[in-house]
Order: sequence, then structure tokens, then C-alpha cells
Amino acid sequence: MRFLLMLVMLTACAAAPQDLSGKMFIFPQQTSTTKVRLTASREGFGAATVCHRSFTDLKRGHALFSLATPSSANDFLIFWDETNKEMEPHIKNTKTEYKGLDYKSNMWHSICTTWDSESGLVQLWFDGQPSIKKFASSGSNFSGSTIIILGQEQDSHGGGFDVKQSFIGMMSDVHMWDYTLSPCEIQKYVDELNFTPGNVLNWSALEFQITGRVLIEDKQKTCY
Ligand SMILES: *[C@@H]1O[C@H](CO)[C@@H](O)[C@H](O)[C@H]1NC(C)=O
Ligand SMILES: *[C@@H]1O[C@H](CO)[C@@H](O)[C@H](O)[C@H]1NC(C)=O
Ligand SMILES: [Ca+2]
Repeated sequence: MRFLLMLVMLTACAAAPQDLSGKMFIFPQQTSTTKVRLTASREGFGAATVCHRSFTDLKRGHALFSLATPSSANDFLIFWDETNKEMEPHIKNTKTEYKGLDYKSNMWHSICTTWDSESGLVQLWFDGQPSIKKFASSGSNFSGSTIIILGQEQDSHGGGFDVKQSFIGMMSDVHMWDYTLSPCEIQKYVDELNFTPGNVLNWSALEFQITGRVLIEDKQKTCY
């Protein structure tokens, strides 16, 4: 009974969406447990766009966005591989590799990734520059319960974290759509103009649960 009550309270807490406009998550220390779990407002779709802004000085590999389903831990993963100096979108456990990006430390980077199951093609938009499209996986939608995590990389559904793949730094403006955004919409996101917020993850109405030391602060604005 007490357990049930607690469960209800936890669910109630997690269910209230927050408007994080102008704010960011700060991941201030290296652990294998600190994370933010995001609640997707829909499941079972066959296309996706994920956009986020991040700021770090890490000199090792790290996960920027980790979405797992019961059938694949890397159902939609954005990972920076420091050894090979490449950004790696993984779709349905299939890795694609993008080299030659100017992924500098200590500055904000906008990264958008699109994929659709019909063509199976992935495209990465790094600071507003489109990459070539690469084949990842076609013919199947996301299926089963979705677990989306910031701050850690899932090797299993909701777990299997490796401290050496954790994220330290700031993260903001995380959106996910269940369709591929047009180049113009992506440009608007990158330029911080009016764009259509994500219908799966909406930074302006975000449902999330923090574990460990993750802080929410205003994003610094430039002074005039
Ligand atoms: C896959 O997702 C698309 C929408 O993205 C939907 O129209 C279609 O019915 C889904 N297919 C299956 C098998 O669930
Ligand atoms: C995103 O959240 C904002 C603020 O609550 C809301 O106005 C908007 O309709 C939402 N957009 C979508 C696509 O859910
Ligand atoms: Ca891993």
C-alpha cells in the first residue's frame, strides 16, 4: 500500500511538464548514475528528428542522446567517438559515422539528426550544416517502451551505463519529432527562431526525471 502510494506520487511528479525555454541542464560531475530521463509523448513511429544543443570540454567519447527500446539499446543514439573523431548516430543498433566535423570544446553546438524507416537514411545537421545522407536501417518502426536518457549511454534498456561514456557539461533545447524536419525548419531551430516544437519531446513542455546532481539554470545570454 505504502509502495503503491509512493509510486503514485512519483508518477505525479514525473508527469508535470515543465517549460525549460531559456534554460539548460548542467551535468557538473562524472558519475555512472547521474542522468535525466525524458518521457516521450508518443511511441511506435517510423521516422524521427532529434535536435539538441550541448557544451562540453570532454576529451573522451560521450553520449549526447540515448534512446533505447526493449529490442535495441541503441535504437536512436547520438555518440561522439573521440578516438576516431566522429559523430555517430546509431539507429536500431546500426552505427553511421560522420568525420570532419569541427566539434570544438567549450562552445555550444547544435546537432540535429533525421531518419526515416522508409528510406532508412540518416542525416546529421552539425551547427546548421547538412551532412550527406547515409543508410542505417529501413523497414521497421521504433517499437516497445521507449527510454530516453541524457547524461548516460544505455547498453541495455534503461541501464548498462559506463562512466567513461557519460556526459559532463550543459545541454539545452532538446526536441524530438516523429517525422523528418524540413531543412528550413532545421535552420530555424539552429538560428533560435520560431520553429515547430517537438511533438515527441518538447523543451517547452518537458516531462523528465532527474537522478543525481543535475541542475537547471538559465542559459547565459550575451551582453550588449
Ligand atoms: C510506422 O510508423 C508510421 C508513422 O511514422 C505509421 O503510419 C505506421 O502505421 C507504423 N507501422 C507499424 C507497423 O506500426
Ligand atoms: C510545446 O509546448 C508549448 C508550451 O507548452 C506548447 O505551446 C506547444 O503547443 C507544444 N508543442 C507541441 C508540438 O507539443
Ligand atoms: Ca556503452
